[in-house]
Amino acid sequence: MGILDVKIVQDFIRTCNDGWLQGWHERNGGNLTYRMKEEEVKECRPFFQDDDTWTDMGVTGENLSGEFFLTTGSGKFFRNVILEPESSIGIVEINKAGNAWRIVWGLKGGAKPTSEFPSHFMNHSVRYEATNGACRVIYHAHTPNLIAMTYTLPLTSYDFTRALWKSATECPVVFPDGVGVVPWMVPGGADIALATSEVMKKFDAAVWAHHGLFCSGPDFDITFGLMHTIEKAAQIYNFVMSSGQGQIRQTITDANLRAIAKEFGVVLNEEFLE
Ligand code: 2HA
Ligand code: ZN
Repeated sequence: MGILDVKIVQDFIRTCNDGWLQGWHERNGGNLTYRMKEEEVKECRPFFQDDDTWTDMGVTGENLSGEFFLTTGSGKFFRNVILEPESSIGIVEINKAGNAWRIVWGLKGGAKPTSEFPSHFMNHSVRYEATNGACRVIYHAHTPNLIAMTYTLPLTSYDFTRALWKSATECPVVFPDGVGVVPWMVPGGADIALATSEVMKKFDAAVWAHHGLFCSGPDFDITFGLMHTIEKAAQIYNFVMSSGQGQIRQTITDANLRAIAKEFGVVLNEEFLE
């Protein structure tokens, strides 16, 4: 029995590979983090190393003090995670102050956590608050159809949420709160991390203009499913816009949206309804 036999590590690897198979992770694009449960840390602890090098993150999340995260590695390719997990992914521990990490497993050969770790970390912090600790997964992918939409639609939550809700009937049920939008920013640092975490206070998904999507959720199925649903809706939106040359003959109306919400027992964000 090794750490790669632990269920949560296997689920993490599988999720990376699923994203690769979807075509969302060219080269080193995208990143995934998971906040581990106590019993999962216990299962993995026999395989931990004791390295006392702490790296400052430039952001602080006091509510994540002492937590352990599974993370993809900076510059690592999702395509290789299934073949070389020990060097492509790792586990980091957060310090008491909630502002630095150290590697306790994996990321072999001098690798580091994802370049977007500050964004992931701040998103974990605000989603932890927003969901009473239920949120465990933050997933960033380069979803091509959603990226394309950021060139043709105004960069507002209102425009994106309505376009996506109306692109497939299940959408309002899957993301009733809607999606947030972050304008174009330089990736990888504290500024985009703070801007994204502001948006994530209200939404479990945040569009990064001309870049991709951040999704959050309690487990891999729900979070991957959210990414998949939004990207598929974006694909339909683009098919409709290109095949119809911008003309729409009919669509899902606001009354239809309200009827779906009633039938499925979800509360739609009124800000996005007319
Ligand atoms: O290359 O996706 O946002 C990793 C990224 C940066
Ligand atoms: Zn990216």
